[in-house]
Amino acid sequence: MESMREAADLIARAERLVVFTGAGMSAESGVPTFRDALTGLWARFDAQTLATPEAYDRDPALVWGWYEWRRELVERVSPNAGHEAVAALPATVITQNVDDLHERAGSPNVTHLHGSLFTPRCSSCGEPHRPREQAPGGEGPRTPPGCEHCQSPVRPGVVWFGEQLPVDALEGAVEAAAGSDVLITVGTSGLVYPAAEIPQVAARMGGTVIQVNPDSTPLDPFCAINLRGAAAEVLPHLVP
Ligand code: BV8
Ligand code: ZN
Repeated sequence: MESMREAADLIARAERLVVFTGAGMSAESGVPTFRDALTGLWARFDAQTLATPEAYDRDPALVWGWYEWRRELVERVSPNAGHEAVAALPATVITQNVDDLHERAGSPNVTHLHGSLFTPRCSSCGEPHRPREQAPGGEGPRTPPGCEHCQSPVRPGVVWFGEQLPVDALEGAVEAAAGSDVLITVGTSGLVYPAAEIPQVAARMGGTVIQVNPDSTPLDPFCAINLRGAAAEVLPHLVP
């Protein structure tokens, strides 16, 4: 409990606070993390192979169906006490997550390093796609809609493995981390780059990094305090 009090005190005194989150942030809302075995139909696939341009080129309906299933799942769940605690902190929020739970909890200007389930775009002209109202389609492949401008298939607005992160988002995140005096990293395995660099940049530039995760991660050595616990349980104790 000592480290919890110490962390809460550091956060209360922080002047440039950053919160960096991964899939574990949304786990208690019922959103499966990236490492979780995928449920149902998707159990046959490995997220890492589905989340690639090659998978979409090979089978656009399978990949589009997976993302639509994930978007509909996120629409059915709610932000958890961890998202609410983050929204109550005067922090810059940087997330690897593609859900909108930080925004729905009230965090303004969330930086999405890996895009969002809610910004589909044309796979060739890049035009944003405005999804038409449709009944939830359940699991399974779905033919992606055609772009209104060039009829090419629409793709999810996420960053796939092998794709570059949005330059502004990444540069903004590195700058915020480098300038932070306290960075809280929550619910990330710290395995995917360049996002996993963010807490490391904060530590290298003299910031104090606090980790909230039930498990140890490769980020442990960069963290001044490791709070072993779930986001929705620990984060409310860190809000002044
Ligand atoms: C890039 C969006 C280069 C999609 C995601 C070979 C070829 C190409 C690239 C590479 C390569 N080898 C390595 C790379 C780089 C690659 C990479 O890092 N691979 C890893 C696997 C080694 N990175 C990339 O490809 C990136 N792009 O490098 O481009 C380039 C350069 C120039 C020109 C062209 C290209 C792009 C990476 C982005 C991939 N997209 N998401 C989608 O969502 O479908 S990544 C995806 O996995 C998530 O967004 C997340 O970022 C990432 C990791 O997931 P986490 O969020 O950490 O979640 P995870 O499930 O892993 O862990 C959950 C954690 O929560 C656990 O620690 C658990 O203990 C904890 N937890 C559980 N419950 C709770 C909890 N914590 C708190 N509370 C709880 N209740
Ligand atoms: Zn188009």
